[in-house]
Amino acid sequence: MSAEVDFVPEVSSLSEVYASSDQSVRYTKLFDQFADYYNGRSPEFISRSPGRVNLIGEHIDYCYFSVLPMAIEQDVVMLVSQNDLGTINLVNSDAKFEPESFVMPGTDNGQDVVSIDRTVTTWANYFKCGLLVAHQYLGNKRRPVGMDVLVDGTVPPAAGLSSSAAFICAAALATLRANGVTKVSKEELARMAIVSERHLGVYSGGMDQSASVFGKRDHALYVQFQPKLKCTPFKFPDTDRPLTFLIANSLVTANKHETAPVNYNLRVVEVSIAAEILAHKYSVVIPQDSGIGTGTLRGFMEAYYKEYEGALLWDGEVAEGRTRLEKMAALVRSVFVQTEGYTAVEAATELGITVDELHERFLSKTPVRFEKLQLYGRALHVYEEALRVLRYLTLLLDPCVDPEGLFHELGELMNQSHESLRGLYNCSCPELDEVCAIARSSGSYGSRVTGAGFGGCSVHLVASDRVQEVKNALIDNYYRVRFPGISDSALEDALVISKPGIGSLVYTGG
Ligand code: NG1
Ligand code: MG
Repeated sequence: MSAEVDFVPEVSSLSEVYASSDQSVRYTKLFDQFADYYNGRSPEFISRSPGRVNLIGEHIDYCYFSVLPMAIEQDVVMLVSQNDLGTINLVNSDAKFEPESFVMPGTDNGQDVVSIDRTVTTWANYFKCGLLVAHQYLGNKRRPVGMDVLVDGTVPPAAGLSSSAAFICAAALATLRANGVTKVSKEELARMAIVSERHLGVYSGGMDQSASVFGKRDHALYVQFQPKLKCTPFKFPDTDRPLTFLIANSLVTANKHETAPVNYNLRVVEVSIAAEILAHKYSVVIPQDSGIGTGTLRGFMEAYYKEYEGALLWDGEVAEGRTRLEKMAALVRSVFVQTEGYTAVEAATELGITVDELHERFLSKTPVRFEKLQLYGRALHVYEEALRVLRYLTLLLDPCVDPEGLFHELGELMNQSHESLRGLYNCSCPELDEVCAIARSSGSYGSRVTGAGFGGCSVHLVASDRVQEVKNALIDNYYRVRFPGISDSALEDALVISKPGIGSLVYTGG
């Protein structure tokens, strides 16, 4: 392999993993728990992968537009030791997740080793996702070794900080390592993890897994998915008033797997149908390559520019991207009606196909429920949000001299993103809107829902000298009002400042 390949690191000291918190107490406890569960043994290694917060670029990764997340220090760790029994034993430090154990039914015949039953809600399914893709990566050649695993997670679940991707990346990495793979490139690990959640029926893009794997201390990541997966780390500008990102959990849980048919997956379906209607109107053919096997809004943009401007694929150059995305937003405004949305019959008519064909092409892979498809709002959000990402990046890479002006402009883009997610994408909720409004009026430059939304977390751009003020305002006007009697420790968990942290790694220290 070429020397430039960036491999998932192996480290032997905790200080290389966590910059801003001492985690020795956590790890000592985990080693003790591991010994308690597994007959006094010690783990052979630990795999860990972090959560992420997305700064801007929401609900566009599955359309292959670039996003700007950063890995956080909260993570999922898996203490692992091989066993000779061929069983996967899983225990979780959080007793609410009951121990799970399964024998891998596969033989050495090249077939998948585990099957995932989506109808059963169990945390073991997430492990199976990682196991399955790692096994495929190993060529399905032989049955993976048995593993005794203790899992501990500090990423709040169902909160938009990507606990699921952190879990799956850690599980895939653990399986690879236990089966003798000591060198895996970051790109390969991210790629295998990206498709893995599809086994659970969520047609996600690749932002979370990429951020989790490629995370870099003190850096945010510019993640591009096309022409190929590429993560470019960059630092925030040094200013006298350091910038921080405050993450505030609305404490409304958003279980993506349960609500996917009306929330997440429906959005994926809507933007795919919108892309195909645009392609139909402008008589271009777009590659069938989204998670659900149809065209994407990025695919339409490329096909349109090729057909009408004789242009090559967009290579990520920012000024060119801005021109193209502005054009796309204008096309959306002219093609789609802005009011009530489209029934299945109306959407099929726009595409020149029958309703049966619409079902077959767009609605058979994943169950979704809708009365009207919101094609205008969804497609407009995607192109405008992709544009905001490029504007954000431009500001960060070429900041104006006046930091106050820079903060305001970055914040304004985040506020616009929230407004678009609320009004056009309908994935905010009253609680998240309230959290953002309170934060803005107490010192945040920009506040927005982060992650899939429908509850979960929000992210706020705050100068470090105003953080306490914003936190106090949220505690007094949101948390204590909505959740009277909330404990101090729950408040501490709900409001976090997390520095950008390092991505997936194997820890070999004892
Ligand atoms: P969350 O729900 O925050 O993990 C999801 C998707 C992302 C992306 C965001 C919205 C998964 C694993 N992740 O993130 O790919 O589409 O929503 O920007 O489903
Ligand atoms: Mg998730």
